[in-house]
Amino acid sequence: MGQPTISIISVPFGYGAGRPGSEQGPDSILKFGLVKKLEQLGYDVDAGRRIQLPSSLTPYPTTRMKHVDQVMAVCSQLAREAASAASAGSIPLMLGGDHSIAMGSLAGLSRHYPNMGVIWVDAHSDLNTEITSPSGNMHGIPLAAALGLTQLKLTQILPGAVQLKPENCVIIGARDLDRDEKTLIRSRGITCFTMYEIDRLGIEHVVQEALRIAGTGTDGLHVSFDIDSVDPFEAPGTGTPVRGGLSYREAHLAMELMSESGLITSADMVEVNPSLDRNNQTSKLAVELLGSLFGSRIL
Ligand code: B3U
Ligand code: MN
Ligand code: MN
Repeated sequence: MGQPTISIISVPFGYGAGRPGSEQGPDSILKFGLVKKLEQLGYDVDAGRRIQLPSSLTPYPTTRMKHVDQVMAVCSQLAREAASAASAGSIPLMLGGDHSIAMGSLAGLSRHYPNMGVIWVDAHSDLNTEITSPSGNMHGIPLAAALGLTQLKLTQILPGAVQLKPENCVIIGARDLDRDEKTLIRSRGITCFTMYEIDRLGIEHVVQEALRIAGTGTDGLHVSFDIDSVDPFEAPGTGTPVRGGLSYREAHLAMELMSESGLITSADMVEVNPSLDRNNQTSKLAVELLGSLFGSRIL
């Protein structure tokens, strides 16, 4: 059997973030050669799927969270695309967009992989709720939503979607956590390898542990990669940069180890914001990192 197909789903949507620009992420990542890179690695690539914001929206009753209707509409469409790509046997690869789109990815994928594991690579934990969010920005809640901790449920995005189990989720790279997020991580027993653990244990150990925890007893393994996990020195083109992130080499090694595990069944690449970038460095990095995740090797 040859390599599977990778279905790239472009999600040019940035209303979940506090500032505009991440909606340009997918086109920029594609422009810097993602399809060619994946094809060179031997994959069939289907890059024709693109989510659009519908013109008429059902208003969702909420709170102080911003642009909930738009987020829900985009996530519902994305969930259908991701579910259809997964059931066709291909690897769904979602290009954001801000991180709120991961609710669509996870809702869709969970129909195909009802006992899915998730590795959440991010400077943040995205574990706020409608109550605890300090900003009202929807990109701060997707992991909490996927765990069933928000008022917004994955089943409102896609009927039949299945919540994640906290024991199947691992966060890597965290360094900017809100108080209530810290409480949730502790109380729900979510594994969180912050930069402290990465410094002490090394990225190799951390990623192997993450693969063991999220990859054991699960039926699929999704990587949700927020480019702000990488240090802003390497990835300046993102809306909420936080100092002290993954080095270029740590980020690549993480992707290589996940690739070598053979366990990865889908991925998101989110929060690339070309309007904040320097010489397209961040878009190019996203392409390179996805190359490593899908099998590119130095030798
Ligand atoms: N935790 C903060 C900040 C934040 C979360 N995700 C990003 N920023 N990118 C919040 O707004 O929820
Ligand atoms: Mn995020
Ligand atoms: Mn982040």
